[in-house]
Amino acid sequence: MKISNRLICSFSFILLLLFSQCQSQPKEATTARDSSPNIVIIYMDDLGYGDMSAYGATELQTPHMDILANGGVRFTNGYASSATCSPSRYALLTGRYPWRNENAKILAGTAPLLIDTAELTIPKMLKVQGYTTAVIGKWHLGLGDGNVDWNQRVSPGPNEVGFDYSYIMAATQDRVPTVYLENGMVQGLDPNDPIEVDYQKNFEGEPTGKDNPEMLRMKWHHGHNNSIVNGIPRIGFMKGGKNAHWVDEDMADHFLEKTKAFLAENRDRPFFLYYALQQPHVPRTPHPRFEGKSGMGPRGDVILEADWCIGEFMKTLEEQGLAENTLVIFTGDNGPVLNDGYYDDAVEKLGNHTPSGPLRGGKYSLFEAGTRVPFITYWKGTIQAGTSDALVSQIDFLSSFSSLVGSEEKSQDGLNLLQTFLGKSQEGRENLVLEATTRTALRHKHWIMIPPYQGPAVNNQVNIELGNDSGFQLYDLDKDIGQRTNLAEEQPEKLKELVSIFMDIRGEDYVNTEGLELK
Ligand code: NG6
Ligand code: CA
Repeated sequence: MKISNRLICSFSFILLLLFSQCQSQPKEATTARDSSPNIVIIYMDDLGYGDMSAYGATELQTPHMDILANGGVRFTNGYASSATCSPSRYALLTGRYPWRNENAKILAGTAPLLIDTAELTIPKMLKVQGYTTAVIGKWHLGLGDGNVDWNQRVSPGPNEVGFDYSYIMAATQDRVPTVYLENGMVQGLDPNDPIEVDYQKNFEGEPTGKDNPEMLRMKWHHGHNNSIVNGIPRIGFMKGGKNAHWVDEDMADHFLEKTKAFLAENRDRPFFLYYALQQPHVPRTPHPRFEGKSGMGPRGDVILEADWCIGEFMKTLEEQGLAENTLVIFTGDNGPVLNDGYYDDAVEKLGNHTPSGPLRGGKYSLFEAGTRVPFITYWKGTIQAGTSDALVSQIDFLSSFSSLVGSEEKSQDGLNLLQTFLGKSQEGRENLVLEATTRTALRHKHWIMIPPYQGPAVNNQVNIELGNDSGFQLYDLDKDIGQRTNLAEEQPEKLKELVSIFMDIRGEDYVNTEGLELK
């Protein structure tokens, strides 16, 4: 009796203690802050499916990217929409296939804004839900209306399609203008040295890569022979703005610092950050800290540099106490390329490394390596580590994030794959249209159908197979991930099925770019 009395007594005491603890819990435990996790997209530029050790690279170690891959969901069938940059970025932010927008091609540095300011975007959708939104890094989605004065605020741009804050390079590292813009203003610009940019003709008296090879510290192989900035010949002509020129070797550190400042400033409110790194796109200019570190030349070195940046970024998330409340996506805009226009030893020093992994093709290609990219979702304490073979695309982010934050918005072509991204479901898409420089193909389950295209089989400048053939191509990726055996003739029924699905998605009156009707 005595014992049980004591038991009841201590039991009630524990209950009371628990109750009082519950009472004293701060209300924040269930506030909007918790239902609005931060979302970060870390976006690489030209990183191949085989360029990370977590995706099978043995000649190159990417420990910080691997932490995300091994601690989150590592997707093996994750796709960028396209095999080049601007279309993929367009699709990422809008959830819309880029072939619906005829201007979604690789853009010049003077191209107008590709996203209509009335279009739905991830940052716009999140802003309505109370998020602070930012893009830091490579933009390459056009700026202004086609007639930009770089000495005034440049608009419309990222700030007009949903980003509260933008700190960007306008196009690519190999394109002018070679300056940073913060919320539309060129940084460090001296009003007495205005900037002028032109993609058609040079400014009188200005040296070019073509005419002044003696001024170059990096030689051009194809293209890239216009204005010279920091001894590197670029695409496009530019004059003035000397104080504002970026330092190529500092670019990675510079963008990283901006992301750190953004995290520090926004740690107390829900945010969306699109962190778009410039590596390993050309020109590859590792900071001296990383020079020679990969033994693979600058391409390998800048991958190590990017890996370090991601480590620092994740460390900052942790230090700011944000790691448990942040969904981090890691992926890239298109597949790998070695020689993309400069002599930089990417080919010569490659050794046994295979940037495409087991896949065929690369950047610009309709074969798998063009669009299938490293694709990881990571969320400390929420996502369980694992691998997923589900078919997923970056066009699915908008609708999936929408579901995560309780918005009703859906994009035109994206699916809500939130449970798959969170590692709770293995369900993916059935169909996905892949794009490479305006040509399109269909992935249906584990099948790929590429319609006939008359273009060259190989782009000899970059030495990449493009996926063109005068007949239909059909591959079974389950059995033939390297796309070596064309089953189009052997499996006419399957081919027909895929062509019909493809036509349904692309529209009945679709005729491919070679004028071939597919019906
Ligand atoms: C190509 C460039 C290439 C790269 C690419 C864009 C030439 C000959 N080649 O036109 O170097 O800049 O555009 O790459 O100029 S992307 O990753 O931004 O799509
Ligand atoms: Ca790219």
